[in-house]
Amino acid sequence: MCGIFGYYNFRVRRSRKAILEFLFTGLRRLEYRGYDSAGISIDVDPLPPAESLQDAAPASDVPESNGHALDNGHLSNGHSLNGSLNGDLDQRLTAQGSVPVVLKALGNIAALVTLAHEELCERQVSLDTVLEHHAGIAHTRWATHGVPSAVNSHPHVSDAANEFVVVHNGIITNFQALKDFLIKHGEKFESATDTEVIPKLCKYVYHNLAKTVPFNELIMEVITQLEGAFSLLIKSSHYPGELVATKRGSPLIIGIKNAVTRGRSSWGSMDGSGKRAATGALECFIASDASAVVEHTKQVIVMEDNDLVHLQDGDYQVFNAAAEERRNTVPRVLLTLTMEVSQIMKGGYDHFMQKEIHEQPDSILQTMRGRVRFERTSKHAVDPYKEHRILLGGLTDQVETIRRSRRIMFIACGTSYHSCLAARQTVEELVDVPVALELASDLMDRHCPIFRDDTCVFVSQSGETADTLMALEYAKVRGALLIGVTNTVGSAIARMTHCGVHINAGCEIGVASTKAYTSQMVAITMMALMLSEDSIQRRPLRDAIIEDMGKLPDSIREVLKLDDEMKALAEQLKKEENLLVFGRGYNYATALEAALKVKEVAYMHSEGILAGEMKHGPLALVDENLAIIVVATRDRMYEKMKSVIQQLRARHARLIVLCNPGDPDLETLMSPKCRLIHVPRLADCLQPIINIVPLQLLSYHLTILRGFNVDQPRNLAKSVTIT
Ligand code: UD2
Ligand code: GLU
Repeated sequence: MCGIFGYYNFRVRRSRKAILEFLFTGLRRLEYRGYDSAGISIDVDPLPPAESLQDAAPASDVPESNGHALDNGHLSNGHSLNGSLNGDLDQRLTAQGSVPVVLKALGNIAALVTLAHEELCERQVSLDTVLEHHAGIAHTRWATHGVPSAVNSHPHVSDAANEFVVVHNGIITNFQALKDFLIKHGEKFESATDTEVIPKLCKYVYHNLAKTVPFNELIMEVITQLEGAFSLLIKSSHYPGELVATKRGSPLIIGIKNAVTRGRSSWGSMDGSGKRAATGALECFIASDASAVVEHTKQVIVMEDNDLVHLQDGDYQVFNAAAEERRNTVPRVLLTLTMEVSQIMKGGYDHFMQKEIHEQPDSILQTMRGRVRFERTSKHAVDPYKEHRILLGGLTDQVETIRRSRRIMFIACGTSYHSCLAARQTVEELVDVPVALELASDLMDRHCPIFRDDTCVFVSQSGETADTLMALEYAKVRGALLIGVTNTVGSAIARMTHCGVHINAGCEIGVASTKAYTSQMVAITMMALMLSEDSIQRRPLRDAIIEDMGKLPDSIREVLKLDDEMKALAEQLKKEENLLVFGRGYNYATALEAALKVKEVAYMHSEGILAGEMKHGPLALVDENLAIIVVATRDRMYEKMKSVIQQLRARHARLIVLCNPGDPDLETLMSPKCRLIHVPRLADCLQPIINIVPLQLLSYHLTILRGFNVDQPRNLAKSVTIT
C-alpha cells in the first residue's frame, strides 16, 4: 500500500522546478495512502542544456557526489552526476542530456521537499532549466518489508549508476528466491524491501539479453518473473526520457493530457489499437488513484492487470503480459473522470476526516440520488405503493437471480464489514434469503465453502482492498454471482464483479472512513428494499423505511450540531486509557465502528461490545472509573438496553448514553456523572446511520486533543491493497 506518481512530458516545456512541483503535489494527494517515507527520481544534466548555458555552471563544475550515503538517514543517491558513468553509457546519456538522480527521505512529503531542494541546490542542479522531454517518478511508502527508513524507501535502484529506477506498490511474494538468485550472480542488496529485486532484475535481464530490446519488451520479460501484487513505474538510464508503468493486483491509472499545438489538437488519432499517433505534445500523469490526476486532466486510462504502458517520444502504447502476442498493443478505453478538484481539497476544514464527517448530509443524498423515489402516487392510484420504489440501475438485471440464491453473503474488511453488519438485519427482515457475513481474510483462512447459487456481495470503499479482492477471486472460481458495493468507479472490485452499486459518496481521503461508511449502509439498505419490492406483506415496513430515508440528510445535519458538545466530551475523555462502547441489534455495528474510530485515530484502547454479551465477561471490567458509551436509541432493543444501563449504573459506571429525546425514564436512570447525547429518531434500520455521526465527531476531537494526526494515523493506510 502506498502512493505512486509519475509525470511525463514531451514537447511540453516545463522547468525542472515545475516538474518537481508536479511530483510533490502528486505525492501530497496520495499521502493518505501511505506516509512513512517518500522519494523521487528525476533527470539531471551532466552537461548544461543550451537554454541555461549562461547561468548554469559548466559540466566540469558540477560537484562530485558529496558522499551522502544510503545510511545517512536521508538520501539514497550519492552517485556522482559525472565521472562515475562508464564508457558508452556515459556518452549516450550525455547525448540524451539526462541521468536519473534519486532523492528520498524518511518522514512525510514536506521532509522530502526540503531535502530535495537542499540536495539539488548543493549539486548546483538548476531548477530553472527547461526540459521539453522528461520522465519523473515519485513514491510515498507504507512499509511492508523493512522498517520505514530512507534506505528502504523508494525509488529503489539497480546499482550505483541508477541504470534502473523503480517505485512499487504491493508485495513481491517470491522476492526471496529472486534475491538469492541475484546475489548468486553478484548483486548486492542495500534495503530490506521486497522491491529492490525489481531494479536489479531489470539490470540482470538487460545485460543478459542477446541484443538490446525496447524498454517495454525488457520490462515485460521482468514482470513474468514476479509473483504477488504490484504496480510499478520504471525509468532507466538506458532508455532516457522513457517510462514504463505496469500493474498486477495494485491499482494504477494514467491521466492523459494532450496539449494543443499550432491550432490543432496534438492528440492525434486514436485508432482503437491503444496506440496514439505521435503528432505532438503529450503530458501523462500516472498515479495510484484519481485524486492525484484530476487536477491535471480528466481523461484517464484505468490500467488492467498485466497491462504495461510504454511512454516514449510523445506516444503511449498499451501492452498486456497475458495477451497471446505480448508485443502487440491492446485497446484501452479513455475514460472521463467525474470527480471534481474540490473533492480533493479540504474546503475550509482543518482536516479531511472533519470535512468528510460534515459532508455526510450531502454524500448520503448523492448515494440516494436518482435511485429512491420518495413521493407516493395519489391515494386514488390503483396501486399507491407502486411509485414508492428503489431503482439501483446496476442490479436491475440480476434481481431475480439474487432472490433465488441459496444465500446472500456479505464479504468485507474493517469499516466496510461494520456497514454490512449494520445492514444485515435489514436484508434479513426484507428479503427471504439467508444472509451470511464474512471478514474477507477469515473467509480465506477457513476456505469457507461458497456455491454457484450463492450471491456474494463485496463491500469496499476503494474497491481495491486486497483481502476482499482475494475473496472475490475465490468466489469467482466457485461460480457465485458477484456483486460489488464500492465508492470507486473503475476499481478492481467494480470491474471484476458481475454487477453492483457505486455508493457515489465522493472521494474519501481521511484514512478513518466516515462518509463511505454511512453511504455503504444506505446502499445496502437500498439493495434490500429493491429486492423486497415484490412482497405485499412487507410494504408497510418498506414504506416506513423509504419515508425516513428522505429525512436522513436533515437528521444528519441536526446531529452535526452536536459538534461542540462532542468536543466538550472529548475534553473530558482525552486522558482516558480505555473506552467501551455497548450496543446491540442494529447498533452492535455502531459500537464496533465507534470503537474502531477511537482506536485507529485517537490511539485509545476501545472496544465495541455486544450488550447481550455483557454478563458473559465484559461486566467484570466495569467500575466507577471506566468510561462507557451506551447506544440506546429507541429501536426494538431499547427496553433491553435500559436494563443494561441499570446494571452498569449499579456498578457506578461513568455512562455516556446516546439516545432519542423525550424519555423521562432514561433521564431518571442517569446520575450527575452520566451524560445523555440526543439524536433524532428514525426507522430502526436507519438509526445506525445517524448514531455513528456523533461518535465520529468524538473520535475526531479526541484525536486532535490528544495531539495526533487525524488524517494520517500511524501504521495505517487508506486502502489496504496488500494482504
Ligand atoms: C449509472 C451511471 C450514472 C448515471 C446513471 C443513470 C456510472 C458509473 N454510473 O448509475 O453515472 O448515468 O447510471 O441511470 O456510469 N458495477 C459493478 N460492480 C460494482 C459497482 C458497479 O459491476 O462494484 C456496475 C453496475 O452493475 C452497473 C455499472 O457498474 O452496470 C454502474 O453502476 P452504478 O451503481 O453507478 O449504476 P447506476 O445505474 O446507479
Ligand atoms: N513492499 C514494498 C515495501 O515495503 C512496497 C510497499 C508499498 O506498497 O508502499 O517497500
